[in-house]
Amino acid sequence: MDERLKKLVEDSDNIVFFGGAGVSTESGIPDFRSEKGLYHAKQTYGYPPETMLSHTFYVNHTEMFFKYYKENLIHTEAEPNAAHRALAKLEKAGKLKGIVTQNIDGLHQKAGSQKVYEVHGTIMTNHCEKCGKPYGLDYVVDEKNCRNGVPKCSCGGTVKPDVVLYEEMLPEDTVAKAVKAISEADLLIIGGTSLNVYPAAGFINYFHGRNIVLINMAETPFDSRADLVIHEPIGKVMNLDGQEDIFKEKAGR
Ligand code: CNA
Repeated sequence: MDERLKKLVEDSDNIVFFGGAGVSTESGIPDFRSEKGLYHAKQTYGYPPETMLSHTFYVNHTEMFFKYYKENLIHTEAEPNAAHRALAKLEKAGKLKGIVTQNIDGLHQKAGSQKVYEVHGTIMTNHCEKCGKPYGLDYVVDEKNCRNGVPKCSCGGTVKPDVVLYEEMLPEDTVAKAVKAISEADLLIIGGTSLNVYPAAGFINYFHGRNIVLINMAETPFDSRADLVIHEPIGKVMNLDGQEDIFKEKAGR
């Protein structure tokens, strides 16, 4: 872990992490705004990602929506990287009180994190729009449960991912918990997010603690407000692999 970050982590026992797609690029999942991100990729469908991932598009072009969604947002083979693992370790050590993520990939939980507030939902759970029956990710990606790529419930309804599409409301309860965690934290680590997507990016304004650390490859509109800004890969900056007991002593206080 970066020494400057480590010092701040040592001095805190109420850390909250606020992150985005950049946290998962080192796991092989493209983000939106990096050079290799989905915005810059050849737009095979003729629409930008924001349009394809909107509620209107989902309703009017359901088949194309699912094709794009499955090709670009579902990465069943992806594994947590060093940043996910470090955050899980900090939670275990009693230092980190929550992860507020805009990601929908479920990699924080896969790394062992428990307090994860997914403000944009998750690909892991899905519901029938007609009868409400819940389904896992496996069901949605299995083409035998789909008609023209659209996952269908046993009742005939369409199975919709529990992902917040553009134009849709954020999950109220999760947002309330996320904002509460941020407002109570004394160290806020922001990472892997361009801070361009609202209202989520605005949640960091609820922070009234001591220090803000910002770890992001590209500059963000928030850089000037952070106490420590690191423009390097987050997996490298946060890496705690092989350092099991690093914060144990303090956690035991
Ligand atoms: P974004 O706008 O694509 O920004 C990502 C930021 O991360 C960029 O500023 C990059 O410079 C930075 N970045 C990329 N890789 C790294 C790295 N290894 N280390 C440090 N920084 C890095 O993504 P945001 O999350 O800010 O935008 C919010 C959208 C993207 C949310 O609605 C997400 O649901 C959506 N999204 C999520 C995923 C996912 O779940 N993994 C993937 C793609 C998009």
